[in-house]
Amino acid sequence: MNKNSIDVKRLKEALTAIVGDNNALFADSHAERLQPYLRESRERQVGTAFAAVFPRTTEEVSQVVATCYAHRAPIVPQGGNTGRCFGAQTDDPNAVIVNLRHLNRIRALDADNMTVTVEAGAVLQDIQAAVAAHGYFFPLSLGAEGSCQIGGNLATNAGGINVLRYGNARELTLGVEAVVARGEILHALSGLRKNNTGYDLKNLLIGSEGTLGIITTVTLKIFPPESNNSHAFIAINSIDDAVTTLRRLQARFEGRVSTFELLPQRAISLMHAHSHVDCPIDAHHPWYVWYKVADSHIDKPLFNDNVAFLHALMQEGLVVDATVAQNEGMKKHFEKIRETIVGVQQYAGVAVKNDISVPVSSITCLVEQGNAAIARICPDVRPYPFGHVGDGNIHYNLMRPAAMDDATFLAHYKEPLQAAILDIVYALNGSFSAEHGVGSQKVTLMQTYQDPVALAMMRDVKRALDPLNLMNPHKVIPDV
Ligand code: 2HG
Ligand code: ZN
Repeated sequence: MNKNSIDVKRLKEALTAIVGDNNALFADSHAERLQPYLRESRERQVGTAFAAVFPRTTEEVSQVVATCYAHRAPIVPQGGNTGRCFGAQTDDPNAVIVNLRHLNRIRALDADNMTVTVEAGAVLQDIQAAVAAHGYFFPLSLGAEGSCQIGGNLATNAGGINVLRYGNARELTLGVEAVVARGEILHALSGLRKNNTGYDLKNLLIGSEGTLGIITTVTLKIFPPESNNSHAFIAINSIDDAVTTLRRLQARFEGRVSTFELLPQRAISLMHAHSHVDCPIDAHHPWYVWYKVADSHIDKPLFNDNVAFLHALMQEGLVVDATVAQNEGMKKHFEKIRETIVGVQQYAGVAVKNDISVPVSSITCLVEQGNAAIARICPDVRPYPFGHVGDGNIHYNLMRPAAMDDATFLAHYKEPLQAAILDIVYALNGSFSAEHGVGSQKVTLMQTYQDPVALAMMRDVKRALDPLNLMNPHKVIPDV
């Protein structure tokens, strides 16, 4: 059956019968209301789809998928729509967007097992709050947490600011329930920490970006709260000094370092120019780091140890300026700086974005070689490397030269700049997508940089589990 053979009337009737009139938007009858579900949050371009449906239960998701399978209609799962690689958008006029926002219940918190079970459409911040209300901590944390949903977090194996101590979404997940290509429900909602019974299908679904199934419910690990914590905002002279500081911090605080984020001078000056957020120390240093050390035991405050630690590093000259948060307001301020430097990037014009990772030991080399290579290609390009240095994950964004227009920069420099950075990343055994996923935006990079045997195995898996290529087609795996 080809695209033109979709029976519009029957598919509309079938989908409406499953989710109800109020939970289905069709391109021909609700064009305006459908729009928000067709666009990625930061982009103005609008995609196309046959419909967006909003199922309320796993059973409804299952029926929607079975119906789409019967009608050969492609399925695009969608969470909070905060992804950065166009994984939840489509240009296919026959596609059905399955938006999970009504599946948002926190189903159960098991204090003895240290787990929480939540539906895929639950907003990350709501999960954090619900877990905190029971006296526990759920550590997944990222800029979009007020609107991103846990199903999308798992589908993209989201990272964020606490990966250093707690791992990515994958490490935080014990079980998933999912609807797979023909509409069957995979019951793998286990809360087990040990379960060696064959292939780990949960981990196949995590990071698959909806190409193998739709995650509907998840069981996550929870932790004791970080009641004893200390945040610092420090200035350093080089990335190498940041890496040395990290190593010293890890040695001193043994596994209690949960956040270690790098900020370049350019970020601080853009923040000053375009926001009301201030730098808490002298704003003219080449690099800054916001870090957090944390523990659940409150007998010995980490604040004092952190002050002593930084005092020693300043005497050595490794850290050139520093402030340690003395209250919750200061901690919020440091967090706000990190959040603000993401948003203000837009004021410098368009950028070539690189969400890359290398071993922590290669970060200095990456940025040194990277800056030299990009300057040869586009002399006034403005590098804006920031982010999760503790995980080896740098957002190595390259802003257009101040005097160049966006269109010229993208047309002439995007590809050569990206290739120059990624060739260095791969020479250093890194990855072209550390935490944002692949979506449709980076699918061609899979062909260039993914190991050919790995890519062939991924294609085999995709073909076996989704033989009609209906689950989020044209995402992640090229040429299925
Ligand atoms: C972050 O770490 C996000 O804040 C955004 O991953 C990265 O703007 C970016 O490139
Ligand atoms: Zn990030």
